Order: sequence, then structure tokens, then C-alpha cells
Amino acid sequence: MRTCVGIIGGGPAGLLLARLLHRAGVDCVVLERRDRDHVERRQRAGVLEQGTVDTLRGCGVGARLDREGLPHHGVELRFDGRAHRVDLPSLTGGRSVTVYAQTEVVKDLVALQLADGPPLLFGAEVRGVTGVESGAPVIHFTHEGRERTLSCGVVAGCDGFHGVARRTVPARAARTYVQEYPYSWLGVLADVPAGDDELIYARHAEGFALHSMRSPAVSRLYLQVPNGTDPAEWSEQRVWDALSIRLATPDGGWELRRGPITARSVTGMRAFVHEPMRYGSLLLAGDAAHIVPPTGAKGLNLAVADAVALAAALVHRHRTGSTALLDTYSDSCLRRVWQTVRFASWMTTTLHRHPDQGPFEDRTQLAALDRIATSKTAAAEFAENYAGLPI
Ligand code: RFL
Ligand code: PHB
Repeated sequence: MRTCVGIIGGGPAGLLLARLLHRAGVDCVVLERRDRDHVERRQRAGVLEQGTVDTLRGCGVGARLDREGLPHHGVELRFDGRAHRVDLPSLTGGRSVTVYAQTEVVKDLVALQLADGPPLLFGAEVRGVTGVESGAPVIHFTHEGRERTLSCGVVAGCDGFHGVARRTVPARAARTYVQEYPYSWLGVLADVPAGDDELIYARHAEGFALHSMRSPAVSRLYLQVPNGTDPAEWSEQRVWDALSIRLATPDGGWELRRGPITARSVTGMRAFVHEPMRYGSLLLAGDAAHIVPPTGAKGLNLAVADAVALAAALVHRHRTGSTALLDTYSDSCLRRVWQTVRFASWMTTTLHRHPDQGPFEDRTQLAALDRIATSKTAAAEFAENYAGLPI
């Protein structure tokens, strides 16, 4: 097999890149190691920035998102017996976010790709990439029990944090930055209507809590738990009781709706950045190049921003022969990545309780949140980052 752009990974970054290239007439092939059902069910992100929504609409996958996505014009911060709503459009010149699950974004992109897009092979596990320094790279993969190769002009490594693409870059050519956090998230899905609620981020002495949703009928809730927690330690009753305490409002006027929990999992929190995002004819995008802690709801949105920048650079080269945008791809993406890492880390450390936390850290966390509640400038800084920097 031979193609212009060999894409490893059929997550949001790989699928969106394929869509954008196909629309511009650039050949590509997507290799995804899991099966379709697995890719479409994997529970992950839920919040799309304005720029992500605009991108999806612009490439023909906006119809169901516009019908079923829930536009949110604000988020609520709860801390120290207070509740403060941050109004996004008034602080950002009209920008807001949309609740539409990553599972649904992936389903929409897969359906379009299988209907009229370039090849998307499920069950195609990439073992390695050779020749990235030569300009004629080859992807080695197994599919239906056979060893196969895909010769490419360039390789897009969109294979997530545990993928193989990043490992092709020799250690001497890379720098990595890692920050591990000493706590995790217990995430649950519950058959509970979220009503008209907006997302609620709570800082509490017992730990962070987040109230989110997947659809009008399904809530998604998270609790800060110690690293190494077994989800089985948390009975339904214990989950709901902890959420009620951490999310309580000062006047007691807001009531947490309870219902059957249908899924639960524990996720660790880390930030990770691999520099540069290009090595020869290998270009990394999305979680393959960087991970942010989930508190800012940024990972999927960063993957989308990378895919847009990479598609623009590859289309530019296809049309003009110039590698100018490919040459600046890594630096321009990394500027946005570091802004986002900064914001996601700030939200994480401001809202979670560190195991060694003392009264000094309590006070500085509360002062940071108080600042957002009382200063329009501080609220605008939060809102601009939360609704997303322009792509
Ligand atoms: P993905 O989605 O991991 O896709 C990579 C794909 O590559 C495939 N693959 C391979 N294919 C072939 N050969 C190989 N050797 C391969 N190795 C791997 C994998 O099977 C997979 O299909 O990466 P991508 O496309 O970069 O997308 C990134 C996002 O998935 C991720 O950043 C977000 O889910 C992060 N995230 C959130 N992001 C947001 O923007 N908003 C949120 O609200 C949000 N909440 C979250 C999150 C992530 C979470 N977890 C579970 C880490 C909440 C959670 C709990
Ligand atoms: C989610 O709905 O999964 C979600 C929402 C907001 C976040 C993280 C995750 O900050």
C-alpha cells in the first residue's frame, strides 16, 4: 500500500486530520488497532470549546452536534461555602462551550469516513515506523493476521499517549516534560437527568468534585480520590454522599439528583509534553505528543487544534510544494500546548486538595478563586482559557 499521509490512530486527532485532508484532495490512510465498537464506546471527554465546534461544523460533521449538543454559556465554581457563576460569552466576546461527548464526535467522524472518506482500517496494529529520517517512511502493521506495510510521504502519529509513533523519535532528538499529580479521579456515569445545570467545579476540604453531563438524560460526575484507589471501594451510596457534601451550596438550595450508576473508572492525572512535535517526516498530534490533566477539559480540544494545524501544513505543501508550514508546525502548536498545560495545571492545583496541603495552601487556593469571583479581569482570564484560545 502507498499513500501521501499515513495516519496512525483513529481517535479524534487521526479521524479529523483524515477528514480535513480528504476535503482538500490529499490522499491518506488511517490505521486503527482497535475495532470500531471499542473506538466508539471509549468514555472520555465531554466539553467542546467554541473553536472545536466551529471546526467540526466547517468540515461537515456539525449536523448531529447542532441538534444534540448542549450549548453552555457559563460554568460554576463552588468553594468555601460560596457559589460563583462565570458567564463565558460576556467575558470572551461571545464564546462559549458545548457539551457533546467524545464518543459522539468519534461516531460522527467514523460514519463520514466510512461513507465517503479515505481508507480507515480497524484492527490494524502498527508495530513500528522506519525511514522517518529519509523522507520515504514506511509504516509496519498487522491486519487480519498478516504483516503489511504502508509507504508514505509523511506519517502522522495520532496514536495517543501509549502509541508507537513517539517512540520512533530517538532520545537525543527529544525533550520530555512530565508532571504527575498525587491524586486521581473516580468518574461515574449515571442515569440522572442533569436538567438545566451547567458544569460545576467544586473545591472542598474533602477534595475536588465535578458535576458534568453527557446528554439531557445522563450525568457524568467525578470525585478526587487517592492514587491507587480501587473503584470497587466506592459503593453507589458512598459516591452520592461524597458528591452531596463536596458540591453543596451555601444556602442548601441546590440538590444533587441521584440515580443508578452505570459505569465507573479511576483515572490518574498527569501533564506530559514531548518536544518537538516533528521529527523528519514524522509529525505527532494530540495525546501522542501531550497530555493535560483533565480539570480544564482540554485534551480533546488540543487534539483538534493540532489536527487543524497539521492539515493546513500538509495541504499547503500539496498545493504549493512549500514546506514552510510543516517547518513551523511544531513551534506553533507548542505555544498553544504550553498555554493549555499552564491553565489545566493551574485549575488542577487550585481546585484539588494535595495530600500534604496545609493552611497556607488553603488560603492561596481560596484567594485565587475569590479573585475570579470579584475581579472582571481575573474572570475574563479564566473564561478566555476555559472557552478556548482561538484555533
Ligand atoms: P486517542 O483518543 O487516545 O486516540 C488514539 C488512537 O490511536 C490508537 N492506537 C493505535 N492504532 C494503531 N496502531 C497502534 N500501535 C496504536 N496505538 C494506539 C488507539 O486505539 C486510539 O484509537 O488520542 P487523540 O486522538 O489524540 O485524542 C485525544 C483525546 O482522546 C483526549 O485528549 C481526551 O479524551 C482527554 N479528555 C478530555 N478532553 C477534553 O477536551 N475535554 C474533556 O472534557 C476531557 N475529559 C479526558 C477527559 C480524558 C479522560 N481520560 C480517560 C484520560 C476525561 C477523562 C476521564
Ligand atoms: C467530562 O464531562 O467528562 C468532563 C467535563 C469537564 C472537565 C473534565 C471532564 O473539566
